[in-house]
Amino acid sequence: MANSRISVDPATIKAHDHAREREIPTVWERHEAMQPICAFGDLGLCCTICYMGPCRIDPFSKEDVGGACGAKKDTISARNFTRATAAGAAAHSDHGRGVCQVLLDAARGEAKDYQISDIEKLKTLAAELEIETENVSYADLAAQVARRFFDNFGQSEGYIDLIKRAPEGQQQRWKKAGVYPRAIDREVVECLHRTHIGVDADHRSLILQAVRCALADGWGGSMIATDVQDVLFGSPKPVRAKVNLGVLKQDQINVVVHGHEPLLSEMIVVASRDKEILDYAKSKGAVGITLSGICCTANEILMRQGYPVAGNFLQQELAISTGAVETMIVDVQCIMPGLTEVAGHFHTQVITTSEKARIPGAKHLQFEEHRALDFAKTILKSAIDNFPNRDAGKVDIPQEMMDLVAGFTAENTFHHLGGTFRSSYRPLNDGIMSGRLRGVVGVVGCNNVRIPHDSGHIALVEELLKHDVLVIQTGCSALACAKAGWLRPEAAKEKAGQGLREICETVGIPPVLHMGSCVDNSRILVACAEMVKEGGVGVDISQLPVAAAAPEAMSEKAVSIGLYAVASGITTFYSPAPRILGTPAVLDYLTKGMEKDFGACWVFEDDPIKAAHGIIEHLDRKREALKLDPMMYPVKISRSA
Ligand code: SF4
Ligand code: MSK
Repeated sequence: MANSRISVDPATIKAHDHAREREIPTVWERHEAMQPICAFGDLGLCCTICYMGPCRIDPFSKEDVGGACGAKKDTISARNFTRATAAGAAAHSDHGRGVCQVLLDAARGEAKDYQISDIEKLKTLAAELEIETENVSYADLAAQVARRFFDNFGQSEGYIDLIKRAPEGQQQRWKKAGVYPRAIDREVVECLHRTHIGVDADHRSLILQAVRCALADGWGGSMIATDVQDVLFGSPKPVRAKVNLGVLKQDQINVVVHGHEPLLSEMIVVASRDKEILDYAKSKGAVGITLSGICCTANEILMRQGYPVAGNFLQQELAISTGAVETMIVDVQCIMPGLTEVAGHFHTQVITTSEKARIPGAKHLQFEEHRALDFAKTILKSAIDNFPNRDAGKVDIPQEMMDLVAGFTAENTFHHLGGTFRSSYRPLNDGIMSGRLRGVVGVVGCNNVRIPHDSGHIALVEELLKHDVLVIQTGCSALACAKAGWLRPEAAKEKAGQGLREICETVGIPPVLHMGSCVDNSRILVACAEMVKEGGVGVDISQLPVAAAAPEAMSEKAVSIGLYAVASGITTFYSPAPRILGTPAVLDYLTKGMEKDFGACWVFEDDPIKAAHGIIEHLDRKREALKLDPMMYPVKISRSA
């Protein structure tokens, strides 16, 4: 496979070459072996829901035939889409439940290594939940907040609490469409019930339930995860760090954390600073310990602790194939089972730590939150013990590494725009109203082996920056642009249009703001709600000059994120499309019908430059509708870009 189909990141190409020379197959080779991809499955026209099937529908058939039960393509595709949304929402929300449990255990003194790090955020949350904050100990307050959030998962009456953060316009649309989310688990279960054979067969009705489930993720499970993590580990603040495979060190013990939850990785951070552990590492001949991350666990310890990131989703196997990783510690989500096969060529141990995620060939050590720090030290000691097993002849670490600034949040991000004395969203809204900024776009999501690694994120964001669009990012997308150097303040001069550059240089921020991990897409929802509250750029989110994009979407979580973004009024450019392209009715509802119900829609565009131009035109239409000032420094869209 040509390197241009592998990645646009030189470190990734070098590491992949190294693996290829050693005849170690990775995701690219396995994907190639899968070709041709099944077109029925890709178009969403394969149904495996009952055991009379699988049934598949010929997209070219002139007759409107159905599967054995009579389910036609619209039903089959909408059911598949709804199930994908439910799986994505379940993953994010179960993560939220896990951190709530630790908050409760910490409050009860049963998880002594954890503490409440952001008391102000705890008090704000408690007040928002109408919990009495006067004369209550912080432990009691934390326990009450945790219990209240637990109720949001399984309550049989009422609605999820944080949905009230959305502007009134969104609330009205959701009520009218009958998608106001009740309880997080309930919406996931109802998706599964409705998509069982012989229940809901109407594509629109199915998709509306998927919307309700996705909203329970974005304004529920994910938002709870973000807020509780801030309470437990501290709200992020801008912090400098490094990214890419070059953060791995030849003379150090390299420990890589991978997955999504910060519960264990935060403890590994603490343990890695412990003198006894560091002395033990030196006793084995290492200079020290380098702790780095992959995927969103990386984002968590990056934005709160400034720890380096080894790479994003498609780099997970390549980190091991450098031959320099003693231990990769994984928790949940986005962990390729192929890791252990790559690890088998080296001395690397892959350790699974969650009872929810075991991988053949990995060593399983069950993480116990009640003795978290001891557990973290045990894992680090086993990594140190593995250091003498490293074969120096197999080590090849690409030297590429980039500086970045991470750690922006809905609370702190735009306050930077106003400086210490004008701590509000006013400067952001003013920047948009005056035409210095065209708008704000969240570029998020995964890597996907069907697309050259990082190429979609890089091309799309670069084009947006030229056109004075402030970009906010999370997940693997943020790491892609970090590797390109655009999360440094200096990138404003190098990449941004004049209006964006002026704002970034005045405030000292990068033109691309890292807002965290996948669950932190909820921070983007809150930021949009704050823009509406500040006034002048629209009375609900669908009127704001904002958009979202996921140019290399891969996971079912990305489907849930895309759906809650659109249902919250944020038009979302997404590639590759979820499995609905074989169904005109479903495609039509997602790309047009949702506009009427929610004020926004999906746009499926595989070319990142065309997607960027589509976004720019979308922002300009929103600006025009609001009668905002013309752009201060207009730059024509270059079709050949
Ligand atoms: Fe076939 Fe219907 Fe069963 Fe699906 S649910 S596999 S379409 S019979
Ligand atoms: S890790 S869900 S590949 S962003 Fe959050 Fe990256 Fe997508 Fe996983």
